[in-house]
Amino acid sequence: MKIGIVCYPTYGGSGVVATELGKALALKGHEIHFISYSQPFRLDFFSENIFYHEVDISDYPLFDYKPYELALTGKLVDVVKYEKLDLLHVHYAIPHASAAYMAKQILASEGIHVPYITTLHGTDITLVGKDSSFGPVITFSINQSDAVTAVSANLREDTYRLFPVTKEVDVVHNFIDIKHYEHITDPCFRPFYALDSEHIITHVSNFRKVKRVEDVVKVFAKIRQSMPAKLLLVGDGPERNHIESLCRELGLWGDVRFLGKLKTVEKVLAVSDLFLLTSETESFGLSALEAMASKVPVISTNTGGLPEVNINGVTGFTSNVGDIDDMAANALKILTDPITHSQFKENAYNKALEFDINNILPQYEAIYARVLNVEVAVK
Ligand code: GMT
Repeated sequence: MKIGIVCYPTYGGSGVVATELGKALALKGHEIHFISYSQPFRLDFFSENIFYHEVDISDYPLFDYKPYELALTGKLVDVVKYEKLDLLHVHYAIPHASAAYMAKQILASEGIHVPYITTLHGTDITLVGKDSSFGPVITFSINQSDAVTAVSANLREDTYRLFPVTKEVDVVHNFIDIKHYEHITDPCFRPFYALDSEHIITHVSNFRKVKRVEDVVKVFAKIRQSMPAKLLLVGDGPERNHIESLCRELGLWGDVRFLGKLKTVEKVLAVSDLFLLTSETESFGLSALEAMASKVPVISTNTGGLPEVNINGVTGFTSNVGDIDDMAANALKILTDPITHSQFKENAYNKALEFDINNILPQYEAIYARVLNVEVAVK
């Protein structure tokens, strides 16, 4: 199939999922055309089946705001027409689904039929989508999609709860390529961050308020009172300065390392003993799954789709949002007993196997086949 994938290129789960999906589809022989306003950060892979089309949003003195949606629509029309795409798969409802709808109508007026699949990733529904001014557009462009997927059962429920969506929403969970996380350990890497006697605790996010990175630091402070440990913070974003100040205030500066927007998160996870994800809301929690694929147990909140990934008492523990004492106590339950720790590590890995790309990719291919009304050969 010839598939157009639209995504945000930034450091965030939806862009990662879209890019990894495209890369895996290309390996299976599909022709993949990424369409984005800059090169997705995980698109670092050469394949004869991968093409990249940049949406050019030029400055024009009349506009205070650049018309991204129109530029994207124009690009979609162009790429579908000239690359003869079979379908569009747009990640994130705003404004990708509405741009796809408009492109579909323009192409229909020229006798070209292109179906579009919308994948909901969470913040498009739970945060941005809650802004009532977006409601009608989101609802319409979801209902008009030829297929809609959500990355967790919880997000599917939220979509129906928050919007008058009538279209069937399929749940297709996020995924990882388990092979990517195996045999990563670099023995030279761990001593760079911690002594043998110290545990390494890791958090990965885009440092937006919704991630409550402040809680990560507070949970770490409590763990640090009971045992020697280091905190590795991967990613960057609007809360970074505030978090740096908090670490200084709490006297943790020497025990916390800010590693920035690393591309090779798996290398840090490979030397980590525990992963913290304290989000206010999380439709899935791809970073938790990446940790589990690296055999790292997860201490997380119990919000959104997280309990579908991190199983309380099995792969880690889940607590109410903001319950720092509970999260710290759970972390210590795992870290203070090597037998418990190694059991949780195995459990985390085994759960991650369920979300391996080999189990998830055929679900997307089946949806593509359904909208195109064709049979798909599952390899
Ligand atoms: O969480 C973010 O800030 C980024 C956001 C995105 O759109 O990239 O992540 C959302 O999509 C990810 C991939 O499906 C999910 O794993 C995240 O849970 C979800 N974030 C939220 O719901 C807050």
